[in-house]
Amino acid sequence: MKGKNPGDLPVGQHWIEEWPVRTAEPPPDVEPESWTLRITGLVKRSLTLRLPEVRGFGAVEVVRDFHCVESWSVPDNTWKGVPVHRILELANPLPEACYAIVRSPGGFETNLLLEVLLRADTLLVWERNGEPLSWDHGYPLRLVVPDLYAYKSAKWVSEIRLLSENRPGTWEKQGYHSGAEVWTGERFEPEST
Ligand SMILES: Nc1nc2c(c(=O)[nH]1)N[C@H]1C(S)=C(S)[C@@H](COP(=O)(O)O)O[C@H]1N2
Ligand SMILES: [Mo]
Repeated sequence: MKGKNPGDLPVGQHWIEEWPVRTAEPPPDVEPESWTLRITGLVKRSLTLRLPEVRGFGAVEVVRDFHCVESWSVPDNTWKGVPVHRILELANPLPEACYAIVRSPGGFETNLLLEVLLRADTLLVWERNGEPLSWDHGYPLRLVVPDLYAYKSAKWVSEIRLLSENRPGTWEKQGYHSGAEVWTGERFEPEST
C-alpha cells in the first residue's frame, strides 16, 4: 500500500487545480436556518440537530487531498468541520450497528462502515480553505472521508442511519465499490469489472 500523506498521488489519479462540481441530483431547496441532521437507526439515542448544535460539537481542521474515482484529485484542501465520531458518541451506537447509510434530501445515498465514520479525519464540513462551502459543494453540511473515493463524501447530509447490514447507496448500486478505499484502488466491485 502506498503512503497517504498530503501530496501522495494514488494510482490512476491526476492532480487538478480547479475544484469541479459533481452532482447527480438537483441541490436541495432547504434554508440553512431550518436544516437538520438526523442520526437514526441502531442508536440508543436518536438525534435531530440544527446547524448551531452540529457546530457546537467543536470544529477541527484537517488538510487532505480529495480523490474522485473518475481520476481527478484536488490537492491540499483545508477542511473545517466536526468529526463525526463526536456526534455518534452522543447517539451511542448499539452493538449490532456496523454500517451506515448517509442521505441527502434529494435522494442521494452512500454506505459506509461504522468504523470509517468513526475515523478521526471523517468530518462533517462547512468550510474549505477558510471559506464557507458553496451550495453546489454541499453547504451547509457535507461529509468528507479523505481516504475514500469522493462518492462517499456525501453533500448536504441530512441523515446518518446506522444499520446491521451493508446496503448499497446511489453509486454503489451502479457497481462502484462499497469500500472505496483510495489507497488500495477499490473503484469497482469485482463482479462488475
Ligand atoms: N448528495 C450528493 N453528494 C455527492 C454526490 C452527489 O451526486 N450527490 N456526488 C459525489 C461524487 S461522485 C463526488 S466526486 C463528490 C464531488 O464533490 P464536489 O461536487 O464538491 O466536487 O461528491 C460526492 N457527493
Ligand atoms: Mo465522483
